[in-house]
Amino acid sequence: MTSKVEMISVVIPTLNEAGNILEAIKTIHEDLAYPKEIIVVDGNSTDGTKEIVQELGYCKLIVEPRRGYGLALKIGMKNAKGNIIIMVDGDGTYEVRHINRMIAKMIKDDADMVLATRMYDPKKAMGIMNFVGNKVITFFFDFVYSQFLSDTQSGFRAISHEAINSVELNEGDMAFATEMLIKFAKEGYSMIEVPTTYKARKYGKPKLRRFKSGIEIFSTIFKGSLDADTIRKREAAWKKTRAK
Ligand SMILES: Nc1nc2c(ncn2[C@@H]2O[C@H](COP(=O)(O)OP(=O)(O)OP(=O)(O)O)[C@@H](O)[C@H]2O)c(=O)[nH]1
Ligand SMILES: [Mg+2]
Repeated sequence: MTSKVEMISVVIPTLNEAGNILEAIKTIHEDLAYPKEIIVVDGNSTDGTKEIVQELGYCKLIVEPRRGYGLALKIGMKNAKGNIIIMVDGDGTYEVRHINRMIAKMIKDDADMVLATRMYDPKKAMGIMNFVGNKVITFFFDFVYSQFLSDTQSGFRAISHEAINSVELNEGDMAFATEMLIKFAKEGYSMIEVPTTYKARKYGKPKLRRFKSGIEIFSTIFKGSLDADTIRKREAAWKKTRAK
């Protein structure tokens, strides 16, 4: 439950995002209408990303040379002081101006997590392979954990700090984002979505290795579904739907 904003901690993982990071941070700094801190967790980039962040002077920069998207986010969240955490990529693909609408929705609905969904974006900037992979993963996730999300692979989320502190997250790379949803679903935390727009990456390369991440994400979903409690809840949800 998140009924008020005390402070927002924006956590941004970066790995060689020199051409993208400045615009993202500046927009958040100027546009986010709440008390905030911006934490960049950089994977020891070699293209000047760290220097750009440092020069700005108002961001907290953490350098974590060990690889992993999940690891970077976990470290950033550990250092966050706000009662709400925003996680967002530093690659300029997400519309960071929409943080305001995510927070407003979070407070209005007293939610534990708000995901920015890219599935209603008329521009359809997501690549076809990512789109299909995301749809299949989301279908399985929703089915197994009785949820109604449309974009489980969105890396743009507002999260209750208290809620995320109460779950144990072990995935170090891209499956981290799915593991978080699984643990929230199991705890009965509320997860809702707001629509956002999405842009194709302008600078640098994607760090996502599709095949490796796909396997990791699916095994995370299946691993998480094997405990008796999840099976029982799924059966109950099924029965309820059939009875309608
Ligand atoms: N610190 C750190 N950041 C990382 C690492 N891997 C990825 N990132 C960052 O995490 C964010 C997500 O990675 P992306 O490469 O954009 O993955 P993606 O969103 O699936 O791919 P795109 O479609 O190109 O956006 C980006 O801001 C990356 O710079 C890592 O090992 N360490
Ligand atoms: Mg990205």
